[in-house]
Amino acid sequence: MKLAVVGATGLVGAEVLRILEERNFPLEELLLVASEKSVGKKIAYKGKDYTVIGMADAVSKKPEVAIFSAGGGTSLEWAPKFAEAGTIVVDNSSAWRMNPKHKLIVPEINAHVLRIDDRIIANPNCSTIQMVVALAPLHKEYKIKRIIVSTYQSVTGTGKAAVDQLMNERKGIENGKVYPYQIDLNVLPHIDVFQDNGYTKEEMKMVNETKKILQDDSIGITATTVRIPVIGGHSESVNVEFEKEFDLDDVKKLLNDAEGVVVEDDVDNLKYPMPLNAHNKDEVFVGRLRRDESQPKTLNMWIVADNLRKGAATNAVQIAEYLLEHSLVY
Ligand code: 11C
Repeated sequence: MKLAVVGATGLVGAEVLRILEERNFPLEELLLVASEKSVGKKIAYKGKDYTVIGMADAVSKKPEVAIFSAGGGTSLEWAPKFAEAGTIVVDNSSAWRMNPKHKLIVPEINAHVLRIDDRIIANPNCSTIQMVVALAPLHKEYKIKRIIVSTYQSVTGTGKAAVDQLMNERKGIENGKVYPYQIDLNVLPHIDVFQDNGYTKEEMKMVNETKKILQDDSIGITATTVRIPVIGGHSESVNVEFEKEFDLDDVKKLLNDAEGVVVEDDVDNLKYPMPLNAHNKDEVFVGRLRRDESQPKTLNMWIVADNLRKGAATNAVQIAEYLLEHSLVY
């Protein structure tokens, strides 16, 4: 594949390159693309230095696929230009996700809906991806009625400047803030901007994207998204009510058999998912599986994944792999 990595200098772009290398992605040509201020920089891939090129230059080289991790504004401006030139864009931003003309894809769940004429494909938000990977097999079996989710999200979701803020605060260095408050030794019930309804954009992404991916607008979803001083991944406490009764052992079996899911649920041996262990892994880890004793047909679960990998880069690379394997690239 002739592939462009757009936003190659960012945290997600760097992760995309690591994943392509790890998975030995079949590359005929690799274009590393970023904004004008990074043009000319060198980035290593498989031991070879590549020079970063600009957006217009990359469009003119007509890559077959471009994985975009460059923010919504860049995507809105440039994804259509790439698509016009014949490139399939796999976009990590929120720009196209809820646009009914574009598909929102988590390969384990709904890659089968992709068609040859899909030119801009949206990658969901990280906190949505890990939740739906774990919930989709249960939805199929028991039909979800309502989800109550609270998240505990890594600073890597905000980007490199947020990691720097946390590390600087840890060292006692005052050097600019990305968050409105200190993040070290703190918890911020605030991710992305507040909306008129009192929820944040991140919370509404979880609501709207989940319904679109599971193709079910009848599911009730309410979310509280929270930033914590952690680096390895996002964690989620999920309370899910089903239409049908379930057996806890069957739930564990369904999750064990689900693609991309690892069950870590052995409290006798203090085994449960943690971001420290999920870091640098591609799977979604699920544990603390237990009945909600206050309500029938309701399950509590704890879901953890590396937000830069399955929550962003891995999911995008998996979409590119799917396009190749199913001859959707021309
Ligand atoms: C966070 N979920 O952790 C965000 C980052 O819509 O792709 C990803 C934002 C997005 O802050």
